[in-house]
Amino acid sequence: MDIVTFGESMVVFTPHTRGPLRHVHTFSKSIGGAEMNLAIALARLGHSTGWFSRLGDDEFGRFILNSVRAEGVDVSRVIIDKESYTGILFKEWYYNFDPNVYYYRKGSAASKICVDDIDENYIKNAKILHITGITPAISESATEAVFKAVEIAKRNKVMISFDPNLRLKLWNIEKARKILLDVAENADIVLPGLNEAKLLIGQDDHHRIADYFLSRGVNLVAIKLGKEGCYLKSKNEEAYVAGYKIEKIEDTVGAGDGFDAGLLAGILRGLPLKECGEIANAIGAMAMLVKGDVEGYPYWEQVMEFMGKKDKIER
Ligand code: KDG
Repeated sequence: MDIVTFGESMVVFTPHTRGPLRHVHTFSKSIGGAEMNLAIALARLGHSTGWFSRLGDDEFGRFILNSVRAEGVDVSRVIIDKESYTGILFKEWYYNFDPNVYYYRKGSAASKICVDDIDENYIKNAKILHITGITPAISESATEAVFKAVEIAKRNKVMISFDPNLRLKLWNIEKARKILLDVAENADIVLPGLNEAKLLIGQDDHHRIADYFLSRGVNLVAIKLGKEGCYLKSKNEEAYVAGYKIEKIEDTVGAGDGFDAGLLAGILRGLPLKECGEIANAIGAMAMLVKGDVEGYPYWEQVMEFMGKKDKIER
């Protein structure tokens, strides 16, 4: 397996109209969850990926499982939890540029993820273990599972990539800071957004942010700079990569996971650092062109066309 990841996926309800949810009458149903998003994005790019979680023994759990399996992601380690339900997320298009999100996930099946769900063999046979900061935020048992997975990966020399994905609706900044920085310091690749890095380490200068993590043993820091693109720094190299201009953003949710997937795909293919950043920016941008977390993620050929690296046959 190229990448293994785990964490909560939810059924996502997206309104068909703008405004407060009490006035919305119709929604589309889709799937979302940062780690699953990344696994799907990488599968579309041609990589072997495995994702696991706990899902409720309910129609939404079946919907998620079938959808992820259909993308070619290995779901053999997913657990159907008969005692709990699948979490729900509502988006709301109102006064913000980004959608508002409302979670119905406390006590969900995924929040019961625990150390017993972490299969050493599954992790040790992967090239990369990807962790996000959402998983330790959902429960104490999920936090313990994250640290167990990190310990297995380190012991078996599996590369660890980590996106802090700070979600202050799930926990407070003090607790988040303590745990997320601990995970980050054990990671090989750290993929923060500029704003979340500011909240976590009190720095808003991307050079300082990169140096903070590099001086703590991280090998590559990829900082998302929004529409400006990204800044990448490793021990020997650095690169600024300009972002793509998009005419109309449909949905920002899932763009960061798409960025991570692009960067990791570049690394798995052994591409130069700057090119990894270009692919990451392109997939982050493509994700925002379409409503839904995963709907906009491209196949490899599509991202090459978007980047102008491959001709598109139009007629
Ligand atoms: O990164 C996108 C995620 O935020 C979205 O898929 C929902 O996993 C999610 C969460 O917990 O916010």
